[in-house]
Amino acid sequence: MAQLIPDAIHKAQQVVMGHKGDKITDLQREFKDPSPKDRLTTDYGVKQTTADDWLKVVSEDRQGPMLLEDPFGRERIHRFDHERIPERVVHARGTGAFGKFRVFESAADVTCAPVLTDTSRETPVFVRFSTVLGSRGSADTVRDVRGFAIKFYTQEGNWDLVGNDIPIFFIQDAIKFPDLIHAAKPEPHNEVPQAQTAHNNHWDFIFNHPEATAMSMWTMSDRAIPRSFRMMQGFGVNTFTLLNAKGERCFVKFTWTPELGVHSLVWDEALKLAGQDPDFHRKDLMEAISNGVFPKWKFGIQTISEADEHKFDFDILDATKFWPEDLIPIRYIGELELNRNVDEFFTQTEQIAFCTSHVVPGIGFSNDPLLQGRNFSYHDTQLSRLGTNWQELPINRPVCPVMNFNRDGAMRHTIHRGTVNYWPNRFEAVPPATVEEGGYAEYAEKIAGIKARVRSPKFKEHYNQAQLFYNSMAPVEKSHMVNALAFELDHCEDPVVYSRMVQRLADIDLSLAQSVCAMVGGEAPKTSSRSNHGLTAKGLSQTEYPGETPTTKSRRIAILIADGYDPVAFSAAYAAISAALAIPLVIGPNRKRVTAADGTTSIQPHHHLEGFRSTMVDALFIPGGAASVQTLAKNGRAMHWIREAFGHLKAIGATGEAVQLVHSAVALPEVAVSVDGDVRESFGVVTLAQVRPGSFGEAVQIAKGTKGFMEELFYAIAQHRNWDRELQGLNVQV
Ligand code: HDD
Repeated sequence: MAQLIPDAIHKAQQVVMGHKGDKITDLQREFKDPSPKDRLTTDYGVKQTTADDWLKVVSEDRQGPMLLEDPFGRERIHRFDHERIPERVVHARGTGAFGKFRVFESAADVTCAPVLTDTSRETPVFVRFSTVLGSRGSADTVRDVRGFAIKFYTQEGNWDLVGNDIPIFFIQDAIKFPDLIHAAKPEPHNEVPQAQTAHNNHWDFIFNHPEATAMSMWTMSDRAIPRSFRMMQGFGVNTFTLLNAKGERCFVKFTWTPELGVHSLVWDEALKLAGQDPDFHRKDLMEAISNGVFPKWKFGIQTISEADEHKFDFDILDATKFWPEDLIPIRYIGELELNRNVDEFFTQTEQIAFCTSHVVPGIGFSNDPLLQGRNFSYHDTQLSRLGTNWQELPINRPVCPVMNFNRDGAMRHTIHRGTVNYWPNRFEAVPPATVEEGGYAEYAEKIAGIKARVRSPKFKEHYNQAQLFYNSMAPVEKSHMVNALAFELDHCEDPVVYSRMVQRLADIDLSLAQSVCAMVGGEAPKTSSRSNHGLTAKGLSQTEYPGETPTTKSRRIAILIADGYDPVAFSAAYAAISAALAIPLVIGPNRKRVTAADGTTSIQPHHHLEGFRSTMVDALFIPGGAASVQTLAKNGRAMHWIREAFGHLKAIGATGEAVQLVHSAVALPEVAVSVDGDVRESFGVVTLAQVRPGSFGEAVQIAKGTKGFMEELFYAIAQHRNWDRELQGLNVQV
């Protein structure tokens, strides 16, 4: 019997529209929570009496053969055998969360996309952060670019903005991507090294691609070892276009800037964390969200009108170039918040699939040759990673109606009713939308040219921005870059590779090349083929992003104690840390209850000194108490905690007898002048010899020189790291 197509459409739409654009409600249709009434079944629904024993032949005294006939046993093994899917060919290691996006200022002057113009709208999003090179089980804190991919579930369809934490890329043309990734991934003969660029092939590739010079400056900077996904900027990297209601087009770049500021680990810490807590970033994101400290980013756009496309000395379609803020200011118009952890990692974080080609009306592409290639690659890779109907997976399906005549293929879920599956048809079912109905309008771009495998001449300059980046770094950032390059090139055994790279560095800055050469060997460059132009630019150094306000929110603060600790200082600090939404972690010599000096108060430590390490926290606090301090002083690991935290430039607070303990662990110069004579601070080490209520403070306000010990300590923590220690060479005790 013929079924009227429009009815079918209506019913299908009702199913998808039922949740009014809320992605979590949409996903809840698939959620399965075990209930007390549930009993174990096979995948085909038949209840089973045991999951522990395969069906077999047994006799009284003997275990007989297993029977292949057991369908339940077979099903369990079959299912297990096929649990793995191919990991992402790049960005395999990552983690994600749900959240929301809204614009607080309409961008209607440049785009007609409601997601960027409607200030009353909240768009659900899923964000996946990742490293690029490591395999799925690799460590979080390796030196690498971080992926920052956002799926906006808009009412006009999914918009995927698949960016990184670095605003530029290694290559200009997508055709080079396989070479780039082959050279950076583990080498082919032995699959070594894992998750790092510190090897011959990567640096050989970089030398052979001068266009990669600028990006390798960024990857050798602290941007490549973020403290947290929550403390990274994000960039769309490619040049996209926006189309407004008047049909005018402009070029655009997208930026995310975190509320908490841009902060990094120090290299030694990152290396240690890779072994001590390989899931450090993953856990950090989950911890913040579960504690209600939702990470937030401001969303900004940089736009260039069609008329101004050729006004710059670089090509604005070249993905190896950023758009300097001094020339093209960032206009912050929106905010992203992540507020919900995933329910299941595989079905959500692993199965989410992004495509740069997925844009909504009002947002379009440019002729950026990297972007155009990406637009092919992402859908293609999802086919081999997930299969044909990957868009139907709950995490990938849009929250708006989906209706078309795409049909069949493996694992098809949607059941289309009706008698026709083509257009045009006699029922006029599923007609294309008009622009007024929200149909995607292509910009009528006039194109004329010669077909050729070339790049435009403006794509050929590769060093100006590499110099701009290096010159804009603060002194500590520059020295970190020298050390990073020295580390990486030290892992290149081939002298051709490291000596050529040292020569290349001279094209950026002669003294940079000489400093690296002094460490790694090779012939020291005496001159460079081009001199450093000496210019700097706004927005490149991390020191420009301390955070919107000084805060200790979500920072982990370890409290080191042993039996006999001072309960007054301990409780006051614990309360202040918790009130500030920071995380107090009590660390004892072991995980037995620790008793205070008053003999009655006691506390159960969260961890012990061997199980947890200073690398996993942002700051230390050690309360006094003679017996506690004596125990810690005799414990080599406790002393290592203090020295290591000091070496990693972290804030350290100590009261009472612990002041002397800290001073015996780290050599500090003359203690700086105190606020009121009691509280002392030197290079981020804050001490209070005599605990009195007036001088302890409550850290209600985070500012320097305000009131008491907690204020000073929190101020030091809010600075993220005490770079002065490094500048003075005090941090050598790591
Ligand atoms: Fe890519 C994944 C970011 C260039 C091909 N890319 C991927 C992811 C991110 C980026 C964040 C992980 C997405 C996720 O979490 O699932 N990629 C970038 C950026 C680039 C870039 C910022 C430069 C502007 N990528 C790029 C090129 C190509 C690809 C030039 C190929 C021509 N990228 C892929 C891919 C991946 C991918 C093979 C692997 C897994 C996936 O897509 O879903 O298609």
